Amino acid sequence: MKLLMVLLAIGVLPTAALAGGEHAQGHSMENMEHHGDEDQVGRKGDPAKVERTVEVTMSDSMRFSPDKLRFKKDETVRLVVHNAGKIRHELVIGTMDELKEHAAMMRKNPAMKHAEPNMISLAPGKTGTLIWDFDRAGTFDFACLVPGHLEAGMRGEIMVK
Ligand SMILES: [Cu+2]
Repeated sequence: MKLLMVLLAIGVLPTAALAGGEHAQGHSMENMEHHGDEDQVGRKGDPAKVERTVEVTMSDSMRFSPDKLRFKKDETVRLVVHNAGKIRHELVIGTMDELKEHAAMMRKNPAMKHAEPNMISLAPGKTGTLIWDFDRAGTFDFACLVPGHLEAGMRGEIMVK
């Protein structure tokens, strides 16, 4: 450990290498107080500022309908999400890298309950809302992170411009 500290101190070893590649980017010291997911794709929206409501249905065929969403930059959107299936589904907004990483975590801990502003998890037959402020332009993703669902193709694309 002492050797490691010395290497760091003299700058031989970049700290990013220790923290583990790509994942380190969203968690650098300067944006530590923000939530990683929110930094890249937008942020939790203010219900009073909703400009558009879009309905998305999730089904046991492992599909979202629609699976392509188009928004204007800085638009606050209310997603009304309905689970039309007989098993639990969820809609999580993120970049595909984040979603895959999150999905891997869910596979290791299938019982893990997760709740974040960028997602909604729904029991069969339920409807819920997710309010999101798309404050950056770009192409993003959404997916169902119930183990196996993303892998089965339960994903969609969000384009913000
Ligand atoms: Cu699902």
